[in-house]
Amino acid sequence: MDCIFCKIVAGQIPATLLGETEHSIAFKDISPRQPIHILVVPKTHHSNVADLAFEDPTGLVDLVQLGSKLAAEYSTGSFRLSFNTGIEAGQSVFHAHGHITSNTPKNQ
Ligand code: DGP
Repeated sequence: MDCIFCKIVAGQIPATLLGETEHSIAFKDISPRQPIHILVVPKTHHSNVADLAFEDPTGLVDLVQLGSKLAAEYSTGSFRLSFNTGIEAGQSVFHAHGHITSNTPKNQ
């Protein structure tokens, strides 16, 4: 399968990694839309967050926990966690991922 996030998980293409658990990794979005823009990604391939919820609910909880910890670390604590699901909703990478975005970095 030609999946860019599977390749990042496998270390085959570079990314700025910010955190990792047994089930999930987090890295900086390549095109940040806010001062903080982190992607949280399951290590196993699921097409979107809905599939992840049914196929690996433990993995979804882990992903939300990792994203929340990083949001607390990098932002003042106010953040958005969003999952584009489906092409018409703006999903462009079909490996489940959450966007952690915040416009209030911790050091400001
Ligand atoms: P979405 O549109 O919701 O599927 O979000 C996909 C995000 O992934 C988008 O904000 C850009 C980001 N992205 C795409 N390719 C790469 C990549 O190779 N590296 C990194 N770090 N982010 C990527």
